Amino acid sequence: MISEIFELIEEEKKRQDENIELIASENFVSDNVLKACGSILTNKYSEGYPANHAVGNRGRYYGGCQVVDKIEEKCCELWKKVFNTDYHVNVQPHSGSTANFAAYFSVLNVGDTILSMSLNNGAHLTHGSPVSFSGRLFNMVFYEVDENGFIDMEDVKKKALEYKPKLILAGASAYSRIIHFDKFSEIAKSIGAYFMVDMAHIAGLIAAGEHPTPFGYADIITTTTHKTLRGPRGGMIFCKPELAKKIDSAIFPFSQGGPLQHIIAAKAIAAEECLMPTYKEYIHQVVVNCKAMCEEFKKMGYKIITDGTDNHLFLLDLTHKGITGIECQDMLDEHHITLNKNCIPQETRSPKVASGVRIGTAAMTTKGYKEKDFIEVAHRIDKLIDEFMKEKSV
Ligand code: DSN
Repeated sequence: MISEIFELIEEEKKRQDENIELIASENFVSDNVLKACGSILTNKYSEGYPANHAVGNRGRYYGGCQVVDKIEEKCCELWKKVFNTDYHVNVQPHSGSTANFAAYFSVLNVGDTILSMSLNNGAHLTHGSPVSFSGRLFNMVFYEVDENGFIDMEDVKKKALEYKPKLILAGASAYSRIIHFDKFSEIAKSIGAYFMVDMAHIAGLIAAGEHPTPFGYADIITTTTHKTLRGPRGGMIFCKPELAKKIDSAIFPFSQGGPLQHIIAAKAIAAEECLMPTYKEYIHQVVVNCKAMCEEFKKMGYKIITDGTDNHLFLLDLTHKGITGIECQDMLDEHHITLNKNCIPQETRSPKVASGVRIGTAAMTTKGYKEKDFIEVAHRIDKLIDEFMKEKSV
């Protein structure tokens, strides 16, 4: 049985090596990050926080934590450096979803109102979808995007005044434009709401200065560590120092048990990599590549939500092509191009079918792709869609 699993890991390695990976939320980690993920740190229990951890909540519930204390403290210190911030950071969330769960419960109670973006307009499931804990436990209200797919800040303001949410959330999984954290913050302040940012997708761009920062504006900032930050699969929460104790308690003991110290070590290594000058160059190339590929699709007559991109992803609206999101995803999978179907604003199909696909450039840029490579892939996708449609019509 064990050998079978290793065979399957090899099979997946081959897939990752050979496929063109365009899933906007994926990336390829360094050997050092992998080494830490697979280290003996997985053997250690360390519920609680390092002895010197921020304000309050200090101390572990197990002995033998001297070394992991140092690792977790170092990890926190490095991530604060990456974002050049004096915010408090908690590096224990196992994922972006658990980070969001804890972030909400640090300042909200069941039934409180959250103003957020809806799934169809590009948000994440944990931003209030009825099939997620967020939609079931909180009173969710949603702001809209305008007819071109841009976040409608007038609508954010209007809904904030109308519904008086206790928390306003900005951040997305499939939004290709700059998010104006300063404007969100102003609106939140005007009604006395907490302002939370889920920067999971664009965290790397923020770290490298390719997207405006939420630090200084948001009360709470959540992220994953495995997307543009190119770290291990996991999450983190940053917050203004006055919320440190609430955030820490919302992770442990409220929503999680033992932290994953092997992953925390890998997060620390990813932070060191983000602090290298080559990381800034990498992120810049991700953005340049994304624009180049997006423009090529436009030249070929494709409709792009918001007509372009400012970050590492864009959304192709396939409605006029006749192919659905799921058909496109499955067909490209057969040709070793990996991406995901995605709802588009004013979606008419179910999320399982969807009318668009999301394309991201972070992973293949890690593999060394430049503009010309992404342009070539755009043409390959176009050709495959045409062939698929011809076959479908006979
Ligand atoms: N599921 C991730 C994505 O693909 O965007 C978000 O966590």
